[in-house]
Amino acid sequence: MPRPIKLYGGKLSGHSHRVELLLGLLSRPYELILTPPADRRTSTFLAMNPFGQIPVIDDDGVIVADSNAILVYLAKRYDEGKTWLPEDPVGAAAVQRWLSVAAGQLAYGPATARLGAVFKLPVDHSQAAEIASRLFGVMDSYLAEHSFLAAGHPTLADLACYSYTRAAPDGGIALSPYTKIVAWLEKMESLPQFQRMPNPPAG
Ligand SMILES: N[C@@H](CCC(=O)N[C@@H](CS)C(=O)NCC(=O)O)C(=O)O
Repeated sequence: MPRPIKLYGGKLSGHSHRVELLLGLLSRPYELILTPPADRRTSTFLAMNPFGQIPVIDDDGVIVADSNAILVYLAKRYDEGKTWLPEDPVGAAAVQRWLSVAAGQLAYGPATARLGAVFKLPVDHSQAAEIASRLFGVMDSYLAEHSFLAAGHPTLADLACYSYTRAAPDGGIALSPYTKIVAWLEKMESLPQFQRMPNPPAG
């Protein structure tokens, strides 16, 4: 029996959720260690991630920080079918393109709007909404022509983009105008062993 991977994360963090998604889809046992903001400032945590951010994993002594880096590590290490991260140059680049979107427009748009609405952080909501609108317009047109973001099947690109797209309404960004995005989210949710991110508590 492999030792459970330790995942330092949070239940309402989309960055953490994308890692939980892949761990579930790969059937890897893991232990979620809830790491609230104060615990991210301790010397022990900062030794694992000097940026003081979740998620971080500890896989039997192998420490990996940053959600997208963790996705790449887990796929390279545990995805025997090599479907989540294709190895051919074009396939790998297609995935990387959307990992960049997940760390870029998705983080600065929908995820930032949610930070303001749910966690009451001081953010520029109108700027975040504008970034989200541009991003979702592009994604919706793209998904009108493609089943998934980077290949004909789900890859790390879809996992990295799923959580904060699904949670966009928490930040006041409606998904109803984007019918192709909604269809894609539902396809992801029908994957076996898919687990949803919990809704934030009301208020
Ligand atoms: N690029 C990082 C971003 C992670 C991130 O923003 N984590 C948030 C929680 S969702 C955090 O720990 N923020 C605390 C901070 O920035 O001080 C990743 O993909 O893992």
